[in-house]
Amino acid sequence: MTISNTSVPDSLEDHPILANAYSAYVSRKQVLLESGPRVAACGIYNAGKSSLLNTLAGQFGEGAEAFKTGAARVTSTVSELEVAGVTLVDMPGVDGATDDDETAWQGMLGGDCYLYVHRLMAAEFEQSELEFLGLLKEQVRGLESRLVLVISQIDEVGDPEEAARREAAIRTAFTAAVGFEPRWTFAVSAARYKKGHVEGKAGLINISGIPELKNWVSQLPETSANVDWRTFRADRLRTEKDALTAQILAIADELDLQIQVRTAARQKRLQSFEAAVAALVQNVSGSLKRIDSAE
Ligand SMILES: Nc1nc2c(ncn2[C@@H]2O[C@H](COP(=O)(O)OP(=O)(O)O)[C@@H](O)[C@H]2O)c(=O)[nH]1
Ligand SMILES: [Mg+2]
Repeated sequence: MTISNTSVPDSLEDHPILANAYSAYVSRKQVLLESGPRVAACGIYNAGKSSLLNTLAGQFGEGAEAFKTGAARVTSTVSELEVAGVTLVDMPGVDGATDDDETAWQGMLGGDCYLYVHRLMAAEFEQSELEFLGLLKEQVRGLESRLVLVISQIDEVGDPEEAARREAAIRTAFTAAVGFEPRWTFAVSAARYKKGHVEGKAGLINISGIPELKNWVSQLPETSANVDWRTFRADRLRTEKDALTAQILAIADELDLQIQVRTAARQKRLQSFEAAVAALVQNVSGSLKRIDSAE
């Protein structure tokens, strides 16, 4: 079966379920080939994911937030927003209810790049974070070339030496969890960035660390030289193609079974018809014999 065009092959026209699955795959393929990168923010509840994404989206004003901040732990929606060719994806916390984790996980696997957000104040990684990072490492191919460590809410630690110590500890724990040193680390404060904008203080914006991260994100659609996310799109496409193939095979098996059942039923009907014909023949020939003998 060729999947180079959008029309459903003739052979599938009589099978609406297959035809739908095929069309869905073809449109997914187009989306994956043509759409810009998806950047997913992940981390535990209250790490500052939504606030961070708002600064990246440039929508952080009172009542104008692109992503809901300070959201209740139970929020399990995955929201996304496209900004200058990059789709920003906000994840529920990785430490929420099991359902949250499932949602977060599905969203994770659909990401091209990941911002792992961890608060500077939280020196230790929680067990749920370690488990999540372990799974990420296991499930996402080429993670090294598309995972960013974002140390957030740096305004909470005033002493620079203390901040540096904490940053180093976070990097060490993160490295141990994923098995490699993060290729990119940004230390940011969404609060400073926001305050800088509201009060017109360029100095605050500059020390917020957000402009550097914004810059990193904004160059993603341009080239794959720095961050190789395009290569892994092919992987995702293959996974989806495998799922379609499995679906088609399952449907084919089902059709096969139906044919067998119908054939068996028809054979049964045929047998009783044959028996009826045989009885009729016997009957008629019996009658003929009687007529013959009577003559
Ligand atoms: N001090 C400080 N607080 C922040 C910063 N970013 C977020 N917060 C606060 O931390 C809480 C959680 O933020 P949120 O973005 O909703 O975190 P999420 O649960 O990871 O999406 C909210 O009360 C935010 O106002 C920051 O840079 N500095
Ligand atoms: Mg949030």
